[in-house]
Amino acid sequence: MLKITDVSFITSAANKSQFIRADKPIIAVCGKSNVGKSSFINMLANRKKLARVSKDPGRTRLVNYFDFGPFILADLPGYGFAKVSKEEKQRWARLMEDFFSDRANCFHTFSLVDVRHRPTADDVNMVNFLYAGIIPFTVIATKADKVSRMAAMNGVRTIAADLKCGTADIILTSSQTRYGLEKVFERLEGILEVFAQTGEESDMNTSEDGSEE
Ligand SMILES: Nc1nc2c(ncn2[C@@H]2O[C@H](COP(=O)(O)OP(=O)(O)O)[C@@H](O)[C@H]2O)c(=O)[nH]1
Ligand SMILES: [Mg+2]
Repeated sequence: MLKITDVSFITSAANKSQFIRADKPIIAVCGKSNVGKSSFINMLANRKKLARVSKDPGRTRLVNYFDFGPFILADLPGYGFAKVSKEEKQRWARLMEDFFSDRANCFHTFSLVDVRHRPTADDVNMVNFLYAGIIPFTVIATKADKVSRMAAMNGVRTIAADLKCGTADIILTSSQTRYGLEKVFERLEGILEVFAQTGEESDMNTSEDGSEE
């Protein structure tokens, strides 16, 4: 079982030139403002205040990187905040496009959606960035503690249909009760395995053949 012991903040990036590179997988966490991104990251880290949990959503405009040991989490700026200007929205879209267009920025993405609500047009847009960049993703349905088990199951089915993924690609969670945490860790282990295999392949391909360019 994956063990996370010491998590630390690395840095923030405001634009493409500040995105980091690493020899371990970078896993992005995205979702609309207030969906529970910071709470989810704190749950994974088993810390209360690593990522700021906000009652004033829509203020984070940066990609915040956290070192989790075997992997790096990138907390992406939230979206869907009504009071944001058109320019600000465009800046966000550009940042997402830049981020998801290069797999070196992001090996896998956790896309968070509130289990109580149908995905918004912004959520669908977000997932379309992932499809366009061919970035594998897992949907994290948040706030399971706020609904009945039946409502949660129905929510998961609706989310799968709207985001055009399978229900098996969705993990139901609650940062409040830590429900679903084991499944998230299992998924993380799978992602780390794939990353290790991909690394081996590219090692084989970069043999020193001394050939001219
Ligand atoms: N009941 C419940 N509340 C949650 C859960 N996750 C987040 N919240 C609350 O939702 C609000 C927004 O959470 P936050 O993590 O700041 O969302 P972010 O804007 O996506 O980073 C906060 O008031 C959290 O306490 C959850 O799983 N269950
Ligand atoms: Mg947050």
